[in-house]
Amino acid sequence: MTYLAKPKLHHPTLPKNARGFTRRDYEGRVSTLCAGCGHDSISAALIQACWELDIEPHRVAKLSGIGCSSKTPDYFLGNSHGFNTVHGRMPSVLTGANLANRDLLYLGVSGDGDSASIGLGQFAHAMRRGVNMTYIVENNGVYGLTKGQFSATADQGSKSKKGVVNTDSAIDLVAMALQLGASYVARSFSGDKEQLVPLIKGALAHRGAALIDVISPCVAFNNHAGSTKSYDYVRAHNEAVNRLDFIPNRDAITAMYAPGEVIEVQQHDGSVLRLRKLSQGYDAGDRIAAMTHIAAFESRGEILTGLLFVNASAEDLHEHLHTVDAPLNSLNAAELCPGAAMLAAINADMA
Ligand SMILES: Cc1ncc(C[n+]2csc(CCOP(=O)(O)OP(=O)(O)O)c2C)c(N)n1
Ligand code: SF4
Ligand SMILES: [Mg+2]
Repeated sequence: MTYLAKPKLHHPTLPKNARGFTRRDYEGRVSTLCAGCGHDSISAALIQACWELDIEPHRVAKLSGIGCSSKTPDYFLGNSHGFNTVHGRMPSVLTGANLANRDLLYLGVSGDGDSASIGLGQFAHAMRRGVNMTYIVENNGVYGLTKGQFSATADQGSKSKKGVVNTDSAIDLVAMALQLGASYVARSFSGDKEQLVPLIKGALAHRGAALIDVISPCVAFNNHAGSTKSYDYVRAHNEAVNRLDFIPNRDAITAMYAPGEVIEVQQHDGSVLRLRKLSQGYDAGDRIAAMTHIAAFESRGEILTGLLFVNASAEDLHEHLHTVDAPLNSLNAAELCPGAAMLAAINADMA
């Protein structure tokens, strides 16, 4: 029924957030994805997170590449800015937009093909530059849109729908993001909204490069026995290291926990990430330990989920480049161009 437009009227009793918006105000068009596709659950989690954070939709810029996953920004935040780029090129367009206007919240939505295959170079540079963004990879291990070829995140030894075994080693975007210097790195599962919504909220409040790799089963091409990205496999092999409570800076911290069970991390904007430890000895503040832990679980075929690493005091690209506080697109010609005398002085300095 995707030809039907969503009704514009809201029931008057729908709950509203502090900005006076209902959840419906954060929706987009009716999804055209296959019924049961994990990507639709991620869209629902994004809607929930933005509604709960009282984000004004016009303050968000959604950018994506090409793929079923990259189509999803059409299905949420219909009142936000959107840019559907060329396949694998979302990170560079997002970086440019972020440099021009630092005042928006940047949401990059991509697929495993879009980010780990054709867009791997772009992914790497956005992470190492610390672009202030929430980058979500909707990871199903296949190119869903082009009918199910293995992507670069498909595990070695996993089987296609027709029984072909993948002989290539998998690229783990979480491990790469950690190695490249991303400052908020998480993995989740589209079927675990309780875990995913607070992870998205924490990422949106984070200043720096935030990656959430979300295992998101493709029901059409990668949901069979032998796949390591199917609903059944992920449910059976999912090991959460922590549970995240996200507390916006306006909310008082009230709940009581036993000492040692909870770690609180305060972010730049004053919000608090409260990490309830589930895995003994797991330290989300230790980049090297996180990499070792993830690799150890991966070698046993287990999928580690939760907030895997956070550096709440990281600097973002604007701090690296010492840009002015005002968005560059708000500066006039005189402010942007220092003039001929300054150019002559710079040239003389280089002589
Ligand atoms: C330059 C270019 N090469 C190849 C394609 C064909 N193509 C479209 S989507 C896609 C893969 C999408 O896979 P992924 O990013 O994992 O998204 P999914 O559909 O699985 O969500 C490919 C190869 C294209 N559109 N453009
Ligand atoms: S082909 Fe796969 S990824 Fe694409 S919409 Fe269908 S289930 Fe989702
Ligand atoms: Mg894919």
